[in-house]
Amino acid sequence: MKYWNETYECMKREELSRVQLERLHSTVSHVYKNVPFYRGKMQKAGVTPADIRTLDDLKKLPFTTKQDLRDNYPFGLFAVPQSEVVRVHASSGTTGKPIVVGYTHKDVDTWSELIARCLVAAGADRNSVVQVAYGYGLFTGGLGLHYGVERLGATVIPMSGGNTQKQLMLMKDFGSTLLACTPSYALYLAEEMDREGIKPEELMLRYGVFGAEPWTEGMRKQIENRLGIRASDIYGLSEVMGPGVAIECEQQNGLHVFEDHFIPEIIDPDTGVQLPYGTTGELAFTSLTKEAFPVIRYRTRDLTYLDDARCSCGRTHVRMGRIMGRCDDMLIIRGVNVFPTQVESVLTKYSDVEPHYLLVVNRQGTLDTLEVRIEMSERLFSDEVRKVEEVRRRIAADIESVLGMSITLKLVEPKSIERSQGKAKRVLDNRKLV
Ligand code: DLL
Repeated sequence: MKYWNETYECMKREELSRVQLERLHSTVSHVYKNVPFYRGKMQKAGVTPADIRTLDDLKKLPFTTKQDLRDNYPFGLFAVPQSEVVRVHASSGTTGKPIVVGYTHKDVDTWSELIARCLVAAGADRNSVVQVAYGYGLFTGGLGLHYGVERLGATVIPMSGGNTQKQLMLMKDFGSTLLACTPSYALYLAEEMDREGIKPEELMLRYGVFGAEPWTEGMRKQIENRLGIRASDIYGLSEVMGPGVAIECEQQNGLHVFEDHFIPEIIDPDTGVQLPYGTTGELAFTSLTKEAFPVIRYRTRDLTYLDDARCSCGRTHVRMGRIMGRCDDMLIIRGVNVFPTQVESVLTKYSDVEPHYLLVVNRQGTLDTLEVRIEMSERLFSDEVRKVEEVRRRIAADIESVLGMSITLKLVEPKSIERSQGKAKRVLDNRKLV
């Protein structure tokens, strides 16, 4: 099985643009008519739905931000009466109230279709046994994947997150062929397999769809080798739908954004100006088919670029690069911008350390300092102090040259950094506490 929906996934660009324009027009009319917030913003900007005549006219529409969603908590941006909303989800905010999103029957249907497309792109078919280890509940990961597996006609094992021993037992006993969870949890599962002496050959696992947090090529290699699978990157966010906004194909060279349902843009995070293909900036999305919770130029805070080069997989939808981080995850230390993924890209090159790490930022007087903690491999841990120091110095120098600033590197004991069963926590910024 190569595609789930060849008609749309491989549609000629001209035709795709026609579909997009028609859908954009109806989405803009829908929110103008039914959501006072969007109508007010458009009136203020002096645009009406009639002004959207080409795809380029998208630029005339105001952006929507996370703050706008917060201000309208919980249901203020819903575009249909409550009686048509069949499901709500909420995003896991670290502070305050969550962002609440809603779905009609048709929205859930579209979502299932897009997840089915993702699963097929990642290697699945009707015979697959998919273990969903994303959390079920308000988080979109679990239920989002779940409905897509059923749409595909494969078998879903609704494990949810956590309960690692049972995950492994069922993976073995039920013959799971595809694992869906965060990349950090996939790695933790691999580690536990090692500990229990389970070899990848004893499992039926062949594929994985991993996302919900930034990860690197180095991390992909480790997961692929340790689990003996092909690992695909899946992207999405609650505000726009949930998982399944974009997926990697077998080329593993960027994620196809389902452009018949979403228009992606890259903008300058400071000025909001649209940037050309290939330039890194903030990703924004406009939904084209959503009924309950449409979004217009929603600023994701995620940083990446778009690539419109033809892909040899046959899909015609543009690809987005891996997410390098979020504007708000970016640490500014002594004026230097630092992303956790930069550290990850270095440490995954070394077999003496494990890809478990934490960035700790402290303020000493007026000076900010960055301490990077990385776990040693068991082998290095039992090695001589001299050898450990030599490895430490080498990795520290490598990280310093990638970040362009000095750091303190601490190699810590194996398994001492907290493991996550959902999204990993990579940063401890003590400056905020001062
Ligand atoms: O994380 C939806 C999801 C579930 C995606 C399962 C993939 C798999 P939220 O909790 O709203 O939704 O968080 C969305 O997570 O803005 C990104 O910052 C980050 N994110 C999601 N996928 C990726 C990815 C889900 N593949 C936020 N790579 C987004 C990097 C990702 N970051």
